[in-house]
Order: sequence, then structure tokens, then C-alpha cells
Amino acid sequence: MNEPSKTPWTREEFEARLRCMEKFYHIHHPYHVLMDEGKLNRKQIQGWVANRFYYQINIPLKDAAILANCPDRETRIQWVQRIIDHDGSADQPGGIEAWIQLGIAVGLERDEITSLRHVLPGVRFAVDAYVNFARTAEWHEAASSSLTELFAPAIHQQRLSNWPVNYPWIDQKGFLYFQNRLSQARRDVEHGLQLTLDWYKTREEQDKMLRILKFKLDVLWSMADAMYLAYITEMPPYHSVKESMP
Ligand code: AHQ
Repeated sequence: MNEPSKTPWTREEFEARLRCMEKFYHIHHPYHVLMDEGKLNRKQIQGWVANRFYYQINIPLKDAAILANCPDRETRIQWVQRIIDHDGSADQPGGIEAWIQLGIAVGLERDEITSLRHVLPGVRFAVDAYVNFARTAEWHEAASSSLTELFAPAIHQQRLSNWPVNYPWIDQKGFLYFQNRLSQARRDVEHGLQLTLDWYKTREEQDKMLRILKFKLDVLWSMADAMYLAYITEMPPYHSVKESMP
């Protein structure tokens, strides 16, 4: 039985292996497939936006954790932009505010979104796992876990193309987030991919990176699983608990 190869992949082969992970991306999750086919109702769209808000407000915490662990000024100068993109600045409202605008465009109230009262336990656990990973992992590994965004432009473009047709009731002002993310994701991926291709040298390290990317793909998939159970099969947590139970 020959030993599995220990020869490191070339940069091109390593990048190709990363891109092969697209098959696990949440664009293929039944929740997003139904969304893209225009088959979600108002409540199911609202539930998705309200739950994804928890992911959005945690991205700056995740990126700040990476910065806190990163001793390299050149990297920090670029990486800090990710926090500004979401938190905004004195004159820029930022992505988190744009996500709230998306929530209002789908018929939610601002405080309903920011109260986090719709956030499902499964969504919270998945997002918290991502933030905690970023806090405790070696900073290159935490940075490279953002590379699910290799596949993100496609899903943002899908929404921009299909929501106006499939969900005409949604005020298109809410689509600013997706529009901004198209270019921001591409810029972030450029930086994250170079960091990744430069860092993982041995085959063992490259294999570990694929496992890290799969962990992050699991985070995104698990969020959609929780929403599918709650809003599609209408089996939210404790739906089976009877009030009369002691
Ligand atoms: O809106 C998204 C976003 O700001 C980010 C940051 C990045 C990261 O650092 O992990 N990932 C990410 C993603 C965003 N939107 C998701 C979507 O489907 O709308 C995609 C997601 C990602 O691919 O990780």
C-alpha cells in the first residue's frame, strides 16, 4: 500500500484544491436554493435576514480577534479595512447598517433586528464557533478561514439578479449590502488567498488548511440548517414542548 503523497502541492494546485471546496458552499444548501428559486415566503426571508444579522455583527469581532493575534503591521493595515467595511466610520454607515436596511426592506423593524430575538440557537452556536476559532487559532489559520468568500460573489450576484424578479415586494434599497459585498469580497479574497498560498508550505499544512476551510463551510451550512428546520419544516427549537408539560 503506497503512502499517501507527502509532496506539497504547487501554489496553483493548492489554489485549485481550495476552489474545489465550492461544492460544500451554502449556495447549494436547500434554504438558499429555495430562496434563489423564489420559493420563500415573507416570514422565511425575514427569518433569514434576522438570523444572518448575528453573523454580520460578529464579523468585526472575528476580524478584530485576528488583528489582536497578528504581529505583522503590513497585514494589519489591510485587514483592518474589513472592520471598517462592516462597522462603517464617521462618514460611512457601513455594512451592519446596510444589513439593517435590508431587514427594513423585507419588512422587519430596526429594533426587531438589533434585539436579536429571532436568532436561533443553532445560528448562534455556529457563529460563536467561528468567532472563538478566530480568537484561539494561529492568526494565519484564522485569516484563511475567511476564504469561503472565494465563492461569495456568486451568491451575492444571485440575489441581486433574482430577488427583484422573485421578491418584488422587497424594497430594492435593501440590496445595497449585496452590491457593496461584490467588490469587498473580491478585494478581501485577493488578500486572504495570497496570505494562505504563502503560509501553508508542507503537504500536512495544506491538508490542514482544507480542514479549516471545511470547518468554516460547516459554520455557514449549519446556520442554514437551523433556519431550514425553523422556517421551512416549521420545527423551531422546543416546538414539541407542550405548555401543559410539568
Ligand atoms: O456578508 C458576508 C461577509 O461580510 C463575510 C466576511 C467573510 C469572512 O470573513 O468570513 N465571509 C463573509 C460572508 C458574507 N456573506 C455570506 C453570504 O452568503 O451572504 C457569505 C460569507 C462567506 O462566504 O463567508
